[in-house]
Amino acid sequence: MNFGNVLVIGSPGVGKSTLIKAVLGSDIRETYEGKRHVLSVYESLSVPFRVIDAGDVGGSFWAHRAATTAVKRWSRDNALDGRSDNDINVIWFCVEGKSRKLIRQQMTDLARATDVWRHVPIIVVITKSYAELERDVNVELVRQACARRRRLRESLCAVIPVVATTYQLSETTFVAPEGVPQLIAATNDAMPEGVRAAGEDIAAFSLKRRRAVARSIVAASVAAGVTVGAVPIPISDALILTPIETGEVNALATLYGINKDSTSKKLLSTILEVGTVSTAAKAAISALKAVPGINVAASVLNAAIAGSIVAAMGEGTMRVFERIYLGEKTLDDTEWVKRTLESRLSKELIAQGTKLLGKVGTGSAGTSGKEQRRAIVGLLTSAITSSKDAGASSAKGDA
Ligand SMILES: Nc1nc2c(ncn2[C@@H]2O[C@H](COP(=O)(O)OP(=O)(O)O)[C@@H](O)[C@H]2O)c(=O)[nH]1
Ligand SMILES: [Mg+2]
Repeated sequence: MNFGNVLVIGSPGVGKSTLIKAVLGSDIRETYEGKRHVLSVYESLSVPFRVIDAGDVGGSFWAHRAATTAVKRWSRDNALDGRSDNDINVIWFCVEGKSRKLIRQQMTDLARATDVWRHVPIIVVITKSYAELERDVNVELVRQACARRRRLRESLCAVIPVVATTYQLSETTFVAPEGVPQLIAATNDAMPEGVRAAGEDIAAFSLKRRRAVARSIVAASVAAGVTVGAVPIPISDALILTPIETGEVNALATLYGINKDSTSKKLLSTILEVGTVSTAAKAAISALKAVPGINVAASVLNAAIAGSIVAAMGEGTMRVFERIYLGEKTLDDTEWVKRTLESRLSKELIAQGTKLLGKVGTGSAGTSGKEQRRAIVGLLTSAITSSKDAGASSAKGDA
């Protein structure tokens, strides 16, 4: 199969490498040595396009020239090797969302930098779009900047704000990744027909990427839960975790395209009820508190319990949303959602939590509370990343 080629450009530090990793999901990579410039060419089996990080295009004049020449040389060498997929088909223009006043300048630089690929479609990626409220304004700024230049006006296909990896605002708050699935879809749409992937292939790929992003959302939430849980007030119920679970569930909902209409709202509140005030949540907490033979400080015990609940809620919600996303279940299947989550919060959670407490208990001699909390997050997070893929196979039996 022929691959399309995406050229990524943007000033150093805007987040190109981070973005590419988030899109391709792995580190499969080769480098191409130009005469004066090294290109990084990324491929992954599961995405139908290759991504080329040209480094300094848009930097100083000479660096820019060397990079452009290297990209052209790469195309030519591929052609000489008999490969037909050697053209640049789409350009990702990366501009940084954090510094709004710089957006205009970045657009000017990039327009100049891409002059040699005059008719290639462009997708502007607004990297580091951490501030949700600024996203629309930034998109508008980029569109205005493009409207003023013919070259950009004619080639612009999409403007996509992206948070490539979780951005931590404090120990307990973070901005979840956003925009990567949209970028993949827009890129595929912009590809010429010969290299464009079929809709279902792109959907399967997006599902994989969504899973990876979902896990990172759950991991960040678990870390927040462990921090909150360690605060020395006794947790009698899971209410203390409400803000974290709300953030977790909302971020997952956005990721799986579950909107904010009334049916979805009802679904989300059902989920949160299970995680906070349900008998299942309360029973899980008492069971874990009563695990015999655990020798850890109360704050560590609470932290582990809080982390376990946030992890279980995240995993359960992932399973639920994925099946809705796949069309196997519908948004108004609240009874099924409730049962799925409650079962996740009961036996499975207690078994996992008991195991976790055992590990924390044995490894805790002489370590500080902070180290213990970090160990808890590590154990819970690795359980999430190694857990088999959520979805139909693991969710069977609760339908
Ligand atoms: N948390 C977070 N950090 C980011 C994101 N994008 C870029 N960064 C950070 O910004 C810095 C520069 O990113 P990098 O990908 O190396 O930029 P490049 O020079 O354009 O390849 C690194 O420290 C990244 O971790 C993002 O979406 N989220
Ligand atoms: Mg880089």
